[in-house]
Amino acid sequence: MNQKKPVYVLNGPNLNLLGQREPQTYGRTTLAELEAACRAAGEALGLDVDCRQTNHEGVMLDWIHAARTQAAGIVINPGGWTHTSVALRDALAASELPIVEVHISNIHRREAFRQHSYVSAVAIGVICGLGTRGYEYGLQALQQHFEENPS
Ligand code: CA2
Repeated sequence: MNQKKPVYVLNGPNLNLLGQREPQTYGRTTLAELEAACRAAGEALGLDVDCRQTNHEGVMLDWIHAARTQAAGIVINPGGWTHTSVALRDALAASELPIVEVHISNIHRREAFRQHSYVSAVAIGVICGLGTRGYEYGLQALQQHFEENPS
């Protein structure tokens, strides 16, 4: 059963600063609070949630490679790598997992360079601009995806 594997909630560079800087853009919720909310949401949805954050792209790529066999799906906020990393997109595509891309801010209301994502084309959906709640919506979307696509 697909759902017995955890869903990875992955956060990319600088998201360890959540709640400490730029609250007008990213809110006041810390990464620890966000991860606790994801675990609680996962429990309510019947999903096991494994939360990780890194500032190192190679570490993120290794986690995604492992996810192919060890996870049921991925909710990812790729941070700045969203707009720069073909390698990240390639790793996500190679995972062959359902992926939900999340952004806390509405990247389409911001600078032009944030308005292209290398990740979106390999995601089942994208949530942006809804604050840290977006991660919980991402988990809901994955749970619905598992229901509709039993393995
Ligand atoms: O809105 C998002 O979630 C972003 O993925 C956040 C990235 C940004 O590069 C994307 O364009 C949109 C930046 C993450 C940096 O996070 C910080 C959090 C608090 C304080 C400073 C940075």
